[in-house]
Amino acid sequence: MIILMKTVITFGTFDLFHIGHLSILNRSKELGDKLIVGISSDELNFSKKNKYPIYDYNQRRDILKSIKGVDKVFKEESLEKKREYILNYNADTLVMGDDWEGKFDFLRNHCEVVYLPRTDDISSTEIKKQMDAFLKEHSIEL
Ligand code: C2G
Repeated sequence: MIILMKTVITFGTFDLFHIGHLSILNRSKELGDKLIVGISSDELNFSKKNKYPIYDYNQRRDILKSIKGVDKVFKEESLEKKREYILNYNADTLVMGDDWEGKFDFLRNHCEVVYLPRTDDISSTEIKKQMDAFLKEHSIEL
C-alpha cells in the first residue's frame, strides 16, 4: 500500500512569536501532513525590512522547532530561492499570508500556492511599538 504524504511549506521571520504566527502555522499544517518552515535569516530580514529582528535566527529557529505542528525548519537565505526550496523539499503546497497575495503565483507550475488571511490587530511591529511606548511612559531606559 502506498501512502501519499502531502508536504506544505511556508516562510516568515516570526520575530517576537505571537498568536498570528501560531494561527498561520496551524492553518498551514491542516492543509497537509508535513509542515516545513523557512525562517528568514537575520540578513534577509534586514534586506526586506531595513532592520534586524529582535530575536536572532537561532532563537527564532528554536521557538519554531518547538511548535507542535512544525515538522522541519530551515534557514531562508533569499526571497528569490523559493523555487529551489520548494523543489528541494518536494513541497506540494506553498502557504503565504495574504499580505503576499499574488506575489508567488509564478510558482504554480511547481506546487499549489495558497494565501491565507492574516490575523487582525497583531504584528511584531505593533508589539515593538507598544513596548517602546511602555518604556517611554515609565521612563525606563534599557
Ligand atoms: N502573519 C499572520 N498574521 C499576523 C502576522 C503575521 O498571519 N497578524 C503571518 C504572515 O502573513 C506570514 C507569517 O505570519 O505568513 C510570518 O510573518 P512575518 O514574520 O511577518 O513574515 P515576513 O517577514 O513577511 O516573511 O519569504 C517571505 C518572507 O519570509 C515572509
